[in-house]
Amino acid sequence: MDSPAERIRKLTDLLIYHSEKYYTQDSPEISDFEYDALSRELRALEAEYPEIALPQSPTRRVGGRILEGFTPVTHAYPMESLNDVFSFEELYDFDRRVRAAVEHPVYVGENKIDGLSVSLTYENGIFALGATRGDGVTGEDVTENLRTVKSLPLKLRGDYPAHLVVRGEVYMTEARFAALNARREEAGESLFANPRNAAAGSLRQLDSSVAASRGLDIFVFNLQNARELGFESHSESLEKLASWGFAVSPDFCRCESMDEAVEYIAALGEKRGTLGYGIDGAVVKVDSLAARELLGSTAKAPRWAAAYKYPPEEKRTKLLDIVVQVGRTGVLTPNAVLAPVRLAGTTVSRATLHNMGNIEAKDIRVGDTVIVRKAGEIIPEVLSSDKSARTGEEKPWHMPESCPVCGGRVFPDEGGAAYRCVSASCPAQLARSLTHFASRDAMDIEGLGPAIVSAFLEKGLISSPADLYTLRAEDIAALEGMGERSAEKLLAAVENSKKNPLSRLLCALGIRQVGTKAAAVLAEEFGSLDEIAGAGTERLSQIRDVGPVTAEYISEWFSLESSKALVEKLRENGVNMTQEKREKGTLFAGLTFVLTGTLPTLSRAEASAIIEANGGKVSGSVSKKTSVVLAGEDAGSKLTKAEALGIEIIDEAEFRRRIGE
Ligand code: 0OX
Repeated sequence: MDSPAERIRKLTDLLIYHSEKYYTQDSPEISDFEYDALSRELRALEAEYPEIALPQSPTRRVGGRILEGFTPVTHAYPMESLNDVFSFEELYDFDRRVRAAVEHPVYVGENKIDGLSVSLTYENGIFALGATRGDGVTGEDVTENLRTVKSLPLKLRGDYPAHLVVRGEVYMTEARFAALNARREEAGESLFANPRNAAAGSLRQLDSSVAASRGLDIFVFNLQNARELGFESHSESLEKLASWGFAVSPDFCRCESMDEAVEYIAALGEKRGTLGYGIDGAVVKVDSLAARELLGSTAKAPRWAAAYKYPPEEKRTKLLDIVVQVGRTGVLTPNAVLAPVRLAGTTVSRATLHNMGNIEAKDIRVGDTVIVRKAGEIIPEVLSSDKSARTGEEKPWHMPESCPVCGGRVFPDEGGAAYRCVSASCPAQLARSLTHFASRDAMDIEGLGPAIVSAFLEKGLISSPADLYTLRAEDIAALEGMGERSAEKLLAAVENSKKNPLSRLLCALGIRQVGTKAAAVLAEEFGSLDEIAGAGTERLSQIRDVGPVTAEYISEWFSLESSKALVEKLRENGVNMTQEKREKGTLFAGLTFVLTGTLPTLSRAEASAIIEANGGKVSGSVSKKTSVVLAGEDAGSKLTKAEALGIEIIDEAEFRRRIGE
């Protein structure tokens, strides 16, 4: 029988082997079931003998350590960036510059993975440190989160060197990204704009179990200490990296000339969008490490590499119709209905036209041949229309006068480019506003996502957020996909939300520009919803993080009959509308401030609010009673008078110091 230490080592090695087969080589040798059984056995042993658990254990991939912040890491090898080029011509210019210093350069063509650059350090084959690129000189220690990346080897195999620094790109596959956003939408959470943002957000989680749940991946593309390790070429080092167990940037290609590199880039361009992961270009690098040394680097980037950026793919197709989508805030967005067309890997049949102003300015008509492209990778947009392809049958389009969802009147918004349905009972807005009401940042009612909200609306069970509090278990249980248990769970979450602090309710009401931050400040300042409702624009606009426009929106919202009715119904249903007020500080108790001139960052209202929140008074003129003058740029007679009276004068920096910033 193995000793626990031996068994732990064996299991760790076995799991590392199979995990690499599965995640890096895509050729599993055992079933998920068998893998889980081994993993469970190892976890149990590690729990019993934590002192002999190995640092490379794959059980550590699940995360769980919560950090207070990320520690800065100075990179042993600077993480340079790449010079971008946007045409093949520029690539040939690059080639000429290289050939001026190097005879017959061989290049390596690579995918330019669209993710986040990280550096990985391995000591004696064990993953020891992972850091973000940061500014290239100093990054942040994200070892714990990187440990959760399944395609990152925790222990190397073969004849690896004792000390190894590798550079790679952390990314999220398109499938993972789609599933993550679908989950977030269902939970009423904000969506990530693209896989890159999702990967970045996941890598910077302080709780590594969150990072683990996101299923990040990594490709490596550079051995940072290749020269010290005796390598002569980049391609040779990439092959070695693969043999040590790394997922090396796929499809890298040795090219004997720039012509060959250009061919590689063109072929990759054709495939882009079908790879399952995003690329934001291709990289061409000089293969010989000696030649790289000769070429050197500029302050920003090596002279031996260039990043070719593909132009966004554009396609021509027919604009069949324009339909209007009504958003949660009532904005009407015109969307193009297109003859389906393949674009950057997906079939596109809808695209945004942004707003009426855009349609008019570009003279886009129904029936036009239009040019579409994917903006920011995900959402396709109509760029323009081909006027020369017109037959005379094309029809100019106008924004409907009534809301396509509720039939209410549509008004042009400020500026006139956007149109808005202002009916508070518009179902399009209702579904979205109910989802927002229940979302995590607002009332945080777990389980109440868009699908359930739609089902409630369809069955006529609710017509306002207040109705959530009178739902009956049997009505919920009768919905498709719901049972008694889930109904009870949901009702418990709804019940629980009644006790939420005012800040959550305020955010949940969906008042324009009142998000979590403004809601928190307002709730702390006023202490009750009624106080806020009665405060008036002037008083509201003096609050930090509010300002005159938001103050106007708040006053307007509370003045509407529909809002008053909603607040009353919520109150009747037992929803808490108060919160402890922030205690006034005593820092400035007994002091009278005078403000003069323009402060570098704080507005007069903000500075006054801070003084008052700290127990001080603000006066308009300097007298013997003035304690402190807070002076900014272009201060005039008040400053002169304060000087004459010998009153203390401070600037914003000093003011900030005093309030502890
Ligand atoms: C990528 C990628 C990024 C090496 C020296 C400067 C930049 N995103 O896939 N960077 C590099 O090269 C480094 N190669 C890549 N393939």
